[in-house]
Amino acid sequence: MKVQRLFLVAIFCLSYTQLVKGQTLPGCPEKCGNVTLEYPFGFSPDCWRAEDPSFKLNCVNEKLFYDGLEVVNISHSSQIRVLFPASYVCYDSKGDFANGTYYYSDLGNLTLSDNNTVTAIGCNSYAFVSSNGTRRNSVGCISACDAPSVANGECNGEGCCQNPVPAGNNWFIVRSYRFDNDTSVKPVFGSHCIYAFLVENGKFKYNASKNYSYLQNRTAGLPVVLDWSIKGETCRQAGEKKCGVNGTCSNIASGIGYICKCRGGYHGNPYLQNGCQGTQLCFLFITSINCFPHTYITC
Ligand SMILES: *[C@@H]1O[C@H](CO)[C@@H](O)[C@H](O)[C@H]1NC(C)=O
Ligand SMILES: *[C@@H]1O[C@H](CO)[C@@H](O)[C@H](O)[C@H]1NC(C)=O
Ligand SMILES: *[C@@H]1O[C@H](CO)[C@@H](O)[C@H](O)[C@H]1NC(C)=O
Ligand SMILES: *[C@@H]1O[C@H](CO)[C@@H](O)[C@H](O)[C@H]1NC(C)=O
Ligand SMILES: *[C@@H]1O[C@H](CO)[C@@H](O)[C@H](O)[C@H]1NC(C)=O
Ligand SMILES: *[C@@H]1O[C@H](CO)[C@@H](O)[C@H](O)[C@H]1NC(C)=O
Ligand SMILES: *[C@@H]1O[C@H](CO)[C@@H](O)[C@H](O)[C@H]1NC(C)=O
Ligand SMILES: *[C@@H]1O[C@H](CO)[C@@H](O)[C@H](O)[C@H]1NC(C)=O
Ligand SMILES: *[C@@H]1O[C@H](CO)[C@@H](O)[C@H](O)[C@H]1NC(C)=O
Ligand SMILES: *[C@@H]1O[C@H](CO)[C@@H](O)[C@H](O)[C@H]1NC(C)=O
Ligand SMILES: CC(=O)N[C@H]1CO[C@H](CO)[C@@H](O)[C@@H]1O
Repeated sequence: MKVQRLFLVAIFCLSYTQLVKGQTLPGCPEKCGNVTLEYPFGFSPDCWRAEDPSFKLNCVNEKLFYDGLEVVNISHSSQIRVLFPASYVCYDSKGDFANGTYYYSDLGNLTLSDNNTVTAIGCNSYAFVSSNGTRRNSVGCISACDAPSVANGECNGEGCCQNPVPAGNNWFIVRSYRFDNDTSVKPVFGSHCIYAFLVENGKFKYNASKNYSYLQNRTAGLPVVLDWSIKGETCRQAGEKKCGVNGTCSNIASGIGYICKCRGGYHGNPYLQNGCQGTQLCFLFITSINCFPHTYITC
């Protein structure tokens, strides 16, 4: 009987990411409430990057704060998501100023990312984000209408308007306004109020029938994405101590600073010495199979 011997050679590559543990320095808390900490951020002593107080957070009643802003997410790809309150102005039934507030923010070494919009709700009103920090610019939008069309759920200038906000600002003010001496600000959403706020792209769904008076509550924040980086040094200046093993360094586009990323195939926190984990495991199987003619094994 003729026996054919065939070798099957197979290489199985398993790309796996082990459950990446320890995104913080050893011995440091990994969570505050539901938010997972990532070094260089931290809230316990010696747990944040000592050179830059921007990375010092506060954990109060299971909520994480950056300089008074609630932090809901930290990503090691150099972004952080915080909650900002809305600015608003309310008028009485005669159209005179009743109350209102606006906010400004000094983000220190953090800056607005390009994932946010400035949004206004209300009729015959406009909103501005004005910056005089690392960048100087003003961005706004106008909403002109007699009353918001209830059928209209789009934020397109009729009761609601939205525009992208450029990245890179660290000091800015957000305000809502009505057209000069226009006492015709219509009762909108149950009150004579106009609102202005920053919000992450896609995170605010306008609904003309909704009551937006909850935005007057300063604890009712809207998500905003900020960029962070290691400031004050370039990759070259930082030298050895920059990114962890299997991490790569790149300089930021504006200003002096750098960010770290894990090399392809690695995952985790590139700012920790051994933060980039995971690898490709390849198994080489060599099997010999005896093939007999007329058997059910087809080779
Ligand atoms: C954590 O998440 C759970 C489930 O979403 C929620 O019920 C709880 O209130 C959250 N805790 C905090 C402190 O935000
Ligand atoms: C934080 O981001 C991660 C990944 O994008 C997501 O799974 C998680 O739900 C987010 N947490 C909060 C509180 O937004
Ligand atoms: C502001 O004034 C409006 C209109 O008079 C009123 O409905 C609203 O409750 C006031 N808000 C606050 C926080 O006082
Ligand atoms: C920004 O970062 C630099 C370099 O790390 C640090 O010296 C400075 O204090 C930081 N500024 C603020 C406002 O946190
Ligand atoms: C912000 O936008 C960039 C580019 O579109 C994207 O890679 C990044 O994931 C976005 N960040 C968030 C928090 O959505
Ligand atoms: C921006 O302007 C405000 C108010 O005019 C001022 O308090 C703040 O220091 C300015 N910021 C910068 C970075 O110039
Ligand atoms: C707004 O009203 C005030 C007081 O009635 C008046 O003095 C002013 O000229 C008006 N401004 C405009 C732009 O109409
Ligand atoms: C909107 O909500 C506020 C606060 O809950 C309430 O005082 C007001 O009457 C509501 N307006 C309408 C039209 O329901
Ligand atoms: C808009 O808001 C109203 C009142 O809160 C609600 O009844 C309606 O279902 C909402 N529509 C959408 C599309 O969310
Ligand atoms: C503001 O919101 C907080 C939490 O969401 C709530 O406990 C508080 O009662 C609200 N305040 C007002 C005036 O609605
Ligand atoms: C792809 C890559 O650079 N892998 C490196 C990760 O770090 C270890 C330890 O330094 C190296 O042996 C690998 O070559």
